[in-house]
Amino acid sequence: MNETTLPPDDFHCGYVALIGAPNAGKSTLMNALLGAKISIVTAKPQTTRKRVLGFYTGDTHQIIFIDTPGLIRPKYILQQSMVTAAHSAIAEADAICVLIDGARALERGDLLPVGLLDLLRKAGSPVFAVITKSDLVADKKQLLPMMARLLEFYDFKAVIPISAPEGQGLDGLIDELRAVLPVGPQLYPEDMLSDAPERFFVSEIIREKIFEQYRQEVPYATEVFIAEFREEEKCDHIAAEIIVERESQKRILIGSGGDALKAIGIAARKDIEAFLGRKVFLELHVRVRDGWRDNEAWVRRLGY
Ligand SMILES: Nc1nc2c(ncn2[C@@H]2O[C@H](COP(=O)(O)OP(=O)(O)OP(=O)(O)O)[C@@H](O)[C@H]2O)c(=O)[nH]1
Ligand SMILES: [Mg+2]
Repeated sequence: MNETTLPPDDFHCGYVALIGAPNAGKSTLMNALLGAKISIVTAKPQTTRKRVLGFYTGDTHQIIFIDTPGLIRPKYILQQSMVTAAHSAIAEADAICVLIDGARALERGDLLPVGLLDLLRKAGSPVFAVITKSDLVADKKQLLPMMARLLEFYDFKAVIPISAPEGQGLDGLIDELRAVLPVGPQLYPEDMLSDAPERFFVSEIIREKIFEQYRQEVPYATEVFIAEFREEEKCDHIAAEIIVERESQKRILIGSGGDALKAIGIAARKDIEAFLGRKVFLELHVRVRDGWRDNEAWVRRLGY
């Protein structure tokens, strides 16, 4: 659409925040809706650390999804910034999807993160409850009491069960969202899926591999910083710094004889090449920045 064209009265465009506990399936849902891997996904909670925009463009609507970090009680400065990212998305969005892991809720009985309802009331925008991972619930009837309970807690516009791998409920969710978004012109070209720079996706892919490969402590103490990104004729040259908090974590990351780091490099390069559609030479360096997660200056320097 060029700038002189007035938007048709029935074109809807707006921001939709995807909110929920860590591991609820926010990034997976955004990727499934867009049909592209924009946001990294792992089995570990607290994978997403920054808000990531994803653009869904239809004939009559453009939905700008905001994938957010999971809602937690922050224990260090990095986590504070993660929670702030989620809270500001709630405050700014035109509509909100609260994601609830249906399988987990049935098992443990916990439905909504503490304090979320107050934030939703304050924001005042339409809110949908999205029950994720319905494919993991064998008897779908079990979801009915959960849906009823959710409606007792909050005046959700609708409660929608979905399954990302099965694609179930996704079209219905898009229709519901379109209906509540304001009328307005398309903000981004239809072939654009996100506004984040390539550097961001590259660092996220490396972080995803670290989350997948290491246990407990290392992923949470790690950040990835792209020190150099040079496009060359045959092959892009990317140098990434993997930042950890302690020497012991550096040793684990590198592994005996460098094997572990080499495996990260191979897995990351494969995905980076697929994402960029170009050949890549990837260089990884591990650096220790003492306690960076709880150091305001470092957390800011790393873009939070
Ligand atoms: N079976 C099934 N698994 C799902 C579904 N959605 C997400 N998952 C899995 O749940 C895990 C967490 O998914 P994510 O999309 O990373 O969750 P998230 O809410 O973005 O998590 P954080 O970024 O850590 O807050 C991954 O292992 C996903 O594959 C679903 O609909 N069905
Ligand atoms: Mg995520």
